[in-house]
Amino acid sequence: MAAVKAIVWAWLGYTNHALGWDKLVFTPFPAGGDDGMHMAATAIDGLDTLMLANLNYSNALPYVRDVKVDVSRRTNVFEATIRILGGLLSAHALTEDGVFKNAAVRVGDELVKAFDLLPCATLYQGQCVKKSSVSIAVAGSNILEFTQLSIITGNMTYRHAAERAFAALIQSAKDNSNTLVSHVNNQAQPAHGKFSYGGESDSFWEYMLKSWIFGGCQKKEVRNVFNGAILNFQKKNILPNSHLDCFFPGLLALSYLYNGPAHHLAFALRLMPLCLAFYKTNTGLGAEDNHKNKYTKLRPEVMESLYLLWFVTGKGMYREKAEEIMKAINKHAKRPQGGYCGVALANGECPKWQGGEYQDAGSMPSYFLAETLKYFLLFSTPNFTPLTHVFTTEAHMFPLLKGACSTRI
Ligand code: DMJ
Repeated sequence: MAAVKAIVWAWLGYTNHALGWDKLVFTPFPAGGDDGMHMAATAIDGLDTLMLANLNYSNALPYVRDVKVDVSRRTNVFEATIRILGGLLSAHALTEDGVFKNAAVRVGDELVKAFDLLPCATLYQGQCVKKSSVSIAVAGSNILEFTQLSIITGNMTYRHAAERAFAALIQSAKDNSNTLVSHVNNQAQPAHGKFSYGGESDSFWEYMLKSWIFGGCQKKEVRNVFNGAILNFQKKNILPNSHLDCFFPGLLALSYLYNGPAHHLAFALRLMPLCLAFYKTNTGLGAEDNHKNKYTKLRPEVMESLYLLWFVTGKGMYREKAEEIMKAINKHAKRPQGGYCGVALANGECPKWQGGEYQDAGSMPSYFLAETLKYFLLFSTPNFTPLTHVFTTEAHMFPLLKGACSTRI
């Protein structure tokens, strides 16, 4: 099967040439690269994808046993939460193996130090690096992971910290007519930025819907703020500007699945072709934006939305489009040494990796295995769906309580 084959190839490239690094980089080759995490990110972020594909993940276990927040380095709280903590918790949910739980507790115990009402963006020596504002994506993308950590440990500290932060953000969104801007001060009051579902805001809106679902669809206020924000995005006709924005049609489809209004699905169907337009390139690979950036970063958002639209509407064309994208990835981004590279859109050339945080061209980012390939695999794993699990912003999976929410399917 194409998805499993791609996962095997990605894992082989990483384990043969970059095991223990955050990700595989290609030039110079063979080499591993750090995204500034120093946490073997690909090994941990990719664990649950390997598990879903029934593949051997034993190579990753020494890194799971060792993983920790290194207090002598600056830690990006958002990335460590969504990639590392989320990855460990999802692996634990799938296996119930204590090795993942112990590691999640170790990492969670450091990350929880980021909270003082809202969490800060960067931890250093166990303390926040002080800043006057924080993005709502950073501040509001932890409630799923911290709640799950509390569920499996019985220690409510994590959940309470995240719930308190999230409640402050929800209140602020409400006070601002459901049009909260991208950055808030440490009391969750608007600081600067635009009202958008793009980078720096994105997963806050995502976690609003998903935390409502994860909590058994109980908190009416959270659902109302989410619905209100969607109406505002529609009224202002806010359209996707970059690949990052393209998780949004999928989120709207998920909302519709969980009994959201029909216009959420209609909006999703209107936005999806605009996202597919990012793939109208020489190679059929996804552009970051309107081709200002010459490289694909192998991002997941379009694959994610195609999967969700396929699941919700049952229309084969979304699956066909996903297969087409995967074919282009295999044709142009697959490397003979193993793994996949963020290549030039024009001709599939794998550039020299520039190094540093978020420099994904010339490398295989950890989210490629954790998300892009997982969403492609999900087309053929009927036991793992948005009805059985909540998928975090990094596509990590926590089981839902059966029958707690009503849905359209
Ligand atoms: C992923 O790491 C997550 O989905 C995050 O929320 C934003 N986007 C990247 C990959 O594009």
